[in-house]
Amino acid sequence: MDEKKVMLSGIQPSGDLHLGNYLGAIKNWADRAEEFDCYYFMADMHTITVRQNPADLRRRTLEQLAQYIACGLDPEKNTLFIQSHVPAHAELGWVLNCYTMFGELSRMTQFKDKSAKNADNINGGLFTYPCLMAADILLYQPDFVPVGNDQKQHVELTRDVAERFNHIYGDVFKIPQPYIPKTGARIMGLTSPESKMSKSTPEGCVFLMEKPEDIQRKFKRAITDSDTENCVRYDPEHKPGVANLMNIYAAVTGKSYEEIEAEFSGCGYGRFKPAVGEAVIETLRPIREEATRILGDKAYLESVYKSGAEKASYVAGKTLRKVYKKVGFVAR
Ligand code: ATP
Ligand code: LTN
Repeated sequence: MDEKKVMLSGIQPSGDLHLGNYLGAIKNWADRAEEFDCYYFMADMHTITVRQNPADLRRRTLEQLAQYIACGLDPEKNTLFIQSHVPAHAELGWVLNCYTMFGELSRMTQFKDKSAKNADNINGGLFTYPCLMAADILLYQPDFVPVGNDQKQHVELTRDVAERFNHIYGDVFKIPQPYIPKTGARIMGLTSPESKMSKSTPEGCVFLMEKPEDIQRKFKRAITDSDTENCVRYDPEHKPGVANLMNIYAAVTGKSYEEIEAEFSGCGYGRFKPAVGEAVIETLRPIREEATRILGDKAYLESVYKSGAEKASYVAGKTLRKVYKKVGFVAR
């Protein structure tokens, strides 16, 4: 009997993966496979709440899968799949729409943010997105959902909807917990250390597939601090730019802040910034090379997402059948 606890998460293939996604999310998923039964998916259905270019979406979905694998998510040990390949997500999503309140959805900060950014396309999907996300999660009965802080509110809504459903129909869904990493949870932008590294600010964002010379250029231009101290010291309040670079350097080398301060004592930012760039380049090099190799092997990628969808469909189907029965649909 497999008694492992279950972990599940997804990322929208709405942009290229970056160092924030890697250090804040994927890197921490990669070493969980022995301990947990893990499901990770490309949330392609979520991306169309905002208009996408179809060819780009298709390409990015496959690139994201290749990058998941290159980052250490072994498809033999983790179930990797594409959300739209498992119809149960849309099916349970509809049911959960009918158990989620208008008022609850209106309070979601992501909805408010995204409708402000896309004022000409505030569609129904953008509003009911958390119901689909709740379905993504509840289908697999996970114990933990590893996400960044921004997604905590959606996981909490998922718990509320699951509890409401269980209250009416008995124990159908396991109540999942958000799982927020303690370190690397928030990598800040290189050009704006006050906001998180994000693909929407590409100058301050290091992408996983970026060329080494472009990465180095971004680090050399990284904002340090306006103080005249020119000294590598961990002080996030007064020196947020340096603290962010130290956080990145610590995450990729495993060194402590004290070790980093000692290593660069008396060097100034001129030596420190390219050293961080170099360490990031060396961390990303094998990932980029492996992802490129995997992307070239279309047959392999196809075999991964097909067997992933098969395993995911089996597990999701069991939950969906239970739900359909509970609400009173006639069995097929
Ligand atoms: P955007 O770049 O448009 O803000 P995103 O890259 O944050 O979007 P998401 O799909 O929201 O894309 O993020 C995927 C995962 O990566 C989430 O679990 C999120 O918490 C994590 N993540 C994203 N950016 C960072 C960051 N700067 N630092 C740490 N973790 C991050
Ligand atoms: N909403 C998330 C992506 C996402 C997700 C999920 C994360 C969709 N479904 C289920 C965890 C579990 C985002 O925008 N980052």
